[in-house]
Amino acid sequence: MQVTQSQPIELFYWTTPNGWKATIMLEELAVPYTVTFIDIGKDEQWTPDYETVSPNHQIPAIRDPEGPGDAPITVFESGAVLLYLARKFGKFYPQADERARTMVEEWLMFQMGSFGPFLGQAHHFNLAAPEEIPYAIERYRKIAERLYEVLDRRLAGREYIADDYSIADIALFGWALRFNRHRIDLDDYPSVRRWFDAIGARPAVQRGLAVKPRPSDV
Ligand SMILES: N[C@@H](CCC(=O)N[C@@H](CS)C(=O)NCC(=O)O)C(=O)O
Repeated sequence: MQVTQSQPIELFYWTTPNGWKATIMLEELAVPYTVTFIDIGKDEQWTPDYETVSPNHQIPAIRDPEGPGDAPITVFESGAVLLYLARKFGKFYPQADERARTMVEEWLMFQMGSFGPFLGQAHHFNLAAPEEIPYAIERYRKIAERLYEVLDRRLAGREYIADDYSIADIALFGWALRFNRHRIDLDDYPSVRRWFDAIGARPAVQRGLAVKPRPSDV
C-alpha cells in the first residue's frame, strides 16, 4: 500500500556526510519535507530545544508529524532516520525478504560503525587537529585504505552494495563524497569509482546534495 505524507517531515540538517544521507533519502522518496538548518560550525546544535529531538546534539534528525498511530515522532541517528523512512514508505529496504534485508543491514551497519566514524577521525587529524600528529594521521590513513578495499571488493561486479539500490548505498555514498578529506584517491578503487559515479548521477542524489543554506556552501 502506498503511504502518503500530507504534512511535511521536518529535517534538522547541516551540509555534512550524515546530513546528506537524509536529504538524499527524502529526495529519493519524493515526500514533502522542510529543512531546519543547524549550523554546527556555529554550535547551533547546543540548545535545550534541539536536545529534545537529538539527545547527542548532532545532525541529522527528523520530526515526522504523521508518525505511528498518527502522532508525531522524532528520530535521531542517521541510520535510524534511514531505516524509519525506508520502513514507512516501503522503499530502498527489502523488508519482507530476510536474506536481502540482512544484507542491507550489514552494509548499513558497516557504514554506521566504520565507514564514517573512522573516516571522521581521519578528517580530524588531517585537517582540524591543532598540531600534526603523524601517528594518528598514519593510523587513520591505513584504516581508510582498509575500508575502501572492503568496499571495492564488495562492489566488484555488482551495481549496488546489496541486490538493489538501498539505504546502504545512500549511507555509504554520503561519506565517500568526502574522499579528498580522508586522502583517498578513488581511482585506486575502480569498483568504488564506478559505483560512486553512478550514484552521484542520480537526479535525487543531486537534489539532496543541493540542499544548502547558501548556494556557495560545499
Ligand atoms: N552517529 C551519528 C553521527 C552524526 C554526526 O556525527 N553528526 C555531525 C555532523 S556529520 C554533528 O552533528 N556534529 C556536531 C557535534 O557533534 O557537535 C549519526 O549517524 O547520525
